[in-house]
Amino acid sequence: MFSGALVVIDVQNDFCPGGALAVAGGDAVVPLINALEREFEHVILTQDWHPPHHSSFASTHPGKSAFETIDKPYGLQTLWPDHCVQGSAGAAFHPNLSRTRAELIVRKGFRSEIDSYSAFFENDHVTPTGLGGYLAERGIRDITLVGLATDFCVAFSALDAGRLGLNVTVRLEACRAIDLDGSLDVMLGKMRDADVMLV
Ligand code: VGL
Ligand code: ZN
Repeated sequence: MFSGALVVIDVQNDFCPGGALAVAGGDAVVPLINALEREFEHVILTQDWHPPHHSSFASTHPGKSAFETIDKPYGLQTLWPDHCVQGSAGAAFHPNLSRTRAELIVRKGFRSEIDSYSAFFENDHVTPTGLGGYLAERGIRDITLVGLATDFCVAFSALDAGRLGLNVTVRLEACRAIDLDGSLDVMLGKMRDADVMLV
């Protein structure tokens, strides 16, 4: 048994094959994650949870297409197909993902004007989700990240967790990437530079 927390990032239908923002092989991580959940004292799940017409959706910006970027007050924002709309089937967890031992489900991206890749801070890097406080209050210092997508929500979460002083491991075999214009290599490099343990 590992004494830390397994943090399962966004294993939702829209990020799995057939979903609105499908990650290649996204569903393949489910059995691996279910097995890992049994090995951790604490299990936490995150759920991307956008209102309709969220500012990260290309469809909200006339003339813009998915995977283009726009300038937001907090920096560049990639535009995505509509995905993980609150209450939709696409926003639901993959049906086979084990939720039994989850102590906490963190929803993120629910403010219209700001996206939130990280499980700890929204994309302005200052608005907290509450997860950092939860872990601190419970005395949890070690986290292992798995899920979707390696180069966006997993990597942003890992980098923020490192900044908060947590010991961070990413289990890459239980992650899958979007890999937009080389984003996977870029984010793997950033995680290595930040002393995230990649295994
Ligand atoms: C994600 C893009 C948009 C993710 C979420 O879970 O990696 N990526 N929303
Ligand atoms: Zn999203």
